[in-house]
Amino acid sequence: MKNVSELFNTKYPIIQGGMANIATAELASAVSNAGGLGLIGAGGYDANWVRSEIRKCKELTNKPFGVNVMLMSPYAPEIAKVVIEEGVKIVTTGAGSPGIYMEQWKKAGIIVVPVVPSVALAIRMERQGADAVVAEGTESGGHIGESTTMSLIPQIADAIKIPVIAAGGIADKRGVLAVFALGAKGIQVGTVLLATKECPIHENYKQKIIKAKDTDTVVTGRGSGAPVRVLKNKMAVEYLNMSNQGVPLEELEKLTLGSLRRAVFDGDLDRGSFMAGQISGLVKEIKTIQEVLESLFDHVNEYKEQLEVM
Ligand code: TUI
Repeated sequence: MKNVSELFNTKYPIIQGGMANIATAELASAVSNAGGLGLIGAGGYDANWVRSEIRKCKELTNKPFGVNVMLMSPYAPEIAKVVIEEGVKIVTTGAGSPGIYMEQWKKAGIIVVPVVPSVALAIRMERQGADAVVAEGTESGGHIGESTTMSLIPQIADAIKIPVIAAGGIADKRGVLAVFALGAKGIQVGTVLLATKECPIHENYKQKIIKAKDTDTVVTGRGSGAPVRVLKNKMAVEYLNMSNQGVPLEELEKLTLGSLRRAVFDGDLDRGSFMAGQISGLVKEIKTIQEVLESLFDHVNEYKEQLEVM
């Protein structure tokens, strides 16, 4: 079996998370140029936006990069075609099952890596032809499943033969070693990349990550079927209070409409949705992407034999 660096043809066995509204061609190319696998996050954008970002990314890097398709988006079917038309080599998916797209992507020679929150979905994805899975623990920022990284990784690693890439709660080399010990062959990170010089988000977002403590994230939308982990602020607390009081979902959704954009573009500390993982508390300074990748894998090679790291 190919290891994850060989599968992606990258220096490090690491994928950047497909962060909606954040993972532009600018971020993806910076991650790829530093030796990881950068991703353009399609999020809720339309197919034309994705096409244009793919073209930009090809200008900005000659290294491999991919596209993350957010399956709850109404534009997902069109985006599924665009990645083929534009010759994208690697696709990851989130927030759903990519089953209906698998055949066309595999026929086009695309490496498909679904993000999964459970053993059942990991097994289904392997059967349908996935090349690897990202197993994402509930520590992650954004839309999450229920299981923790600690319990999810070994269970998925035992259930499938394709490589498992771990996500959720990893921000330094201790996290990398831990998930490799649990059976992962690669990692995906999001939160630690938010606090980088190159990340194209409002400075307030970066500072909020740097200042966060271990207990500063909360999960909103548990009742809506799409739970989302964010850094605590006025809006998140209001949402949880209203939700506890039985305020209907439509009212709650009005509160959060457009809130991710308010965080990313406006740095609106009170009313933005600052999606971030529980590991925010470990992220203490703004680094370059290259420094982050180097620090994650610094000396990890010394454990190569035990962990078959790279
Ligand atoms: O997708 C993510 N993280 C995301 S997507 C996103 S945009 C958004 N914003 C607000 C509400 C909803 C989406 C922000 N962060 N991570 C991967 C992930 N996939 N986490 C959980 C899942 C998942 C959940 C259920 C994947 C499949 C699934 O069930 C599929 C099935 O049909 O069994």
